[in-house]
Amino acid sequence: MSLSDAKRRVSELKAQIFRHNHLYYVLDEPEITDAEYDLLMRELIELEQAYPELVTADSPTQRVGGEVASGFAKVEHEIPMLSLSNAYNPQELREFDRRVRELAGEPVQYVCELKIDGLAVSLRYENGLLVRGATRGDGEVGEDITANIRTIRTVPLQLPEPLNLEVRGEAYMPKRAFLRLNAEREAVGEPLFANPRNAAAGSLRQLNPKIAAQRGLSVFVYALADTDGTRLTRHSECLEWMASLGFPVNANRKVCDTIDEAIAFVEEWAEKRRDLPYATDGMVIKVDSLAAQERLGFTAKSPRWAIAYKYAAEQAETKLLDIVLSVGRTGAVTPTAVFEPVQLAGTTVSRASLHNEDYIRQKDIRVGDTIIVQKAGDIIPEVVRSLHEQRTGEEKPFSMPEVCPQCGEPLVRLPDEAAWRCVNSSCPALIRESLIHFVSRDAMNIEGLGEQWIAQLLDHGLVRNAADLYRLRKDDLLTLDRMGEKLASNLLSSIAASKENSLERLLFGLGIRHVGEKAAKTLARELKDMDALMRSSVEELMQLRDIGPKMAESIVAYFATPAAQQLVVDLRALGVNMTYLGGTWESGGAQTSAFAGRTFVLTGTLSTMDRKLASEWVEKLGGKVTGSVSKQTDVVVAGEKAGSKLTKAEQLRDSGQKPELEIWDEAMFLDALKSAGVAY
Ligand code: 1X8
Repeated sequence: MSLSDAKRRVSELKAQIFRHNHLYYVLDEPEITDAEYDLLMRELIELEQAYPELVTADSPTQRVGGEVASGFAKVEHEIPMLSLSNAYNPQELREFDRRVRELAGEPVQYVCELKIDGLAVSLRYENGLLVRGATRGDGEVGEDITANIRTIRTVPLQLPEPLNLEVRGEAYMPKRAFLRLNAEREAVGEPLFANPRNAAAGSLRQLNPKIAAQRGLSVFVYALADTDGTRLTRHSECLEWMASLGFPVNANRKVCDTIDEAIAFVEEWAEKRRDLPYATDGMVIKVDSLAAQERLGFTAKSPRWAIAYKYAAEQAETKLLDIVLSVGRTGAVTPTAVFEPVQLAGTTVSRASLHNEDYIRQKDIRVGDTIIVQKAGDIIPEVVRSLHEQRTGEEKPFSMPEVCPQCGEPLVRLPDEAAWRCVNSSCPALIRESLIHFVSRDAMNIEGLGEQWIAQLLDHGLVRNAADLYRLRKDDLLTLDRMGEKLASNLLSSIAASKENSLERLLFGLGIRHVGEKAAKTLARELKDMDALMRSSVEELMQLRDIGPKMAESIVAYFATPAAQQLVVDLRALGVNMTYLGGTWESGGAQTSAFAGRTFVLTGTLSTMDRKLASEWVEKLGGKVTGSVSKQTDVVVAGEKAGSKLTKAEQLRDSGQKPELEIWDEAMFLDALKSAGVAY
C-alpha cells in the first residue's frame, strides 16, 4: 500500500471509529457489534504500526475513547476503569494463556466469571457509607450518578464495618424488568429500548432519580479497585470478601487450574446463560493470584491478566420480504421487517421492529435485501444490517407513506420525535388498539374479550368506543362468528364486573398519553374520583408524587377534548365506577390499605354480611384469606360466637410468638373496609 493510500485509509478509519465511539458511549446506540468495531480498530493499529508518521495525538488508538454526556458532574477515577481485551474463540484464549504463563513465569489459576451485559460502575464507600457512584465514562473520567445508584436496591448503602473502599461492577436491568419497562413505554406511546443494556444506561442517565428508582435496576460487583492494605492475595478471595460485606457477587463463577478447564466452563455456559434472568454476553477470565496480576501489569488499554471471551450473538442471514406498517393506540406508525423465518436463540423468528423511518434510512435497508438478524440481549429480534454487496438492483428502498395506512389521513411528525403519527381520532386502527388496551388485563381486565372479538365487534358496527362495550346485549353478541350462548353470557358478566373496578384501572384504560399504570394509581389514590381529576390544573397535578409536567399537561389536554368529556359522561351513566376503592385488585400492587398483602382468618358470625362476602372483599382489596390461625396470620376478624380460632390467636399474640397479630371485631373490620373505600 502506498503512503497516500494508507493516509486515506487511516483517516477513513478514524472517522468511522469516532462515529462508532459516539454512538456507543454517548448515545448508547451502537450500530456495529464489538467484533466489527475491533476489526476497524485492529486495522488502524496495524496501519499506524506500518506507517508511524500517520499517528496523531487524536487518533482513537491513543486513548480508550468516549465522551461524557453533559448534565452530570464529572468524576475522575483515581484508578482508571479499564476495558478488557476480547477473545472470540478458544484459540484466542489459549494464546492469552500462553502469554500469561510466559510473563508470569509460573503456572497460574484462572477465575471465570460471567460477563454481565450492562454498564460498568464504580461505588465508593467512606467509613462504611456509600458516598459516590459513577459511570465508567472513558475510563478516566465518568459521571457522578450517586443519586441514581442509591436507588438500586441491591447496592448496600452501608457496610457492616466502617471501611474505606471502592468496588467496581456492572449495573444491569433484569430481563423481566426490561420487558415490563418496554410494555409500559409502549402503553404510553414512548419509544422502546432496543435491549436491556440500553435500558440500564438510559435509566442511570436519568437526571431525575425518581425515574431511575422505578426501573428495577440491579448490580453485580466484580472487583475491588485497590487491594493495597488488605490481606487478600487472590481475586477469588476478593469476590468472597465483597460478598461477605453484602455486595451482590455473581455466584456463577469458577476457579480453574488450566485454560482447558476454563474453556470447558465457558462452553458449559454458552447455552445455560440464556436461562438466566439477566443478559450476559461473555465470560471474563482473570488470573487469580494478585501477585501474578501485578507482575503481568497493563497495556495502554487493558490488564494483561484478564480477557473477555465474547459469546457470538447468534445471528442468521435471511431475506427481507416486506416492510409492513402498524398503527398503534397512540397513532405511532411503526415499520416492521417481515423476513423468511430463521431459528435464533431457541425460537423461530420472522419479524423484527425497524423502529422508525430514520433507523431504516441509516441502515439503508431495502425490501429484497439479504439481511443479518440477531436477538439483542438474546431477547428482542433485530435487523443488524443488510448485505449491500449482495444486491441485484431489484431491491426497493423504503419510504414512509405520507398518509396513514389505515385511514388515509395525513401523518405528522413532531419536531422532537422519531415517529410519524396518525392524529385522526376516528382512525380505525387507533380505535381498535385503544379498545384492546381498555379491556386488557392491567386496565379494565375484561376477561375473555380478546383482540379477535374486538375486531369482530368493530366490523359488525356494534362498538365504536369503550362506552359501547357496556351497551352490548346478548343478541348483539350472538351475531358474531363462533359466539355461543355460554360464551356470550360469560363475556357480559366480565364486562359488567369491570364496572366495579377502582378508578386507577379506568384511568389507565383510557390510554391518556404518558399515563402508565403507576401514574394512574397515584392519580386515583390522591384525587379519589374522576371529577376531582378533571377539575385539576397542570400545577395541581404536578404537586402529586411522580407526576411531572409532561404528564400533567397531557392529562389536562386529554380532558379538555369534547370526546373525552362525552366518554366519561357515558361511562358514568352506564354504571362504571369513577372512584378509588383503595388497595389493588391483584396482589403485587402498592400496599396502601390495611388489607393488601396481609393474611386474614375470618371466624364467628358477622351481622352485616356473610363470611363468603367478607372473604371476597378481603381478597379484592389484596389480602389473602386462610382457614386456620398460624404464625403466618396477620389479622383475625372475630364475629359473634368466635371460638377456638380466636383463642389460638390471642395465645399467639400474648405469648409473644406473634405479638403483631391483630384481632378485629366487626366494627373494626367495617372501618377498615370504609378506609379502603368500601362503604357498608
Ligand atoms: C466488565 C465486566 C466484568 C465482569 C462481568 N461483567 C462485565 N461486564 C467480571 O469481571 N465478572 S470485568 C469488566 C471490565 O473489566 N471491563
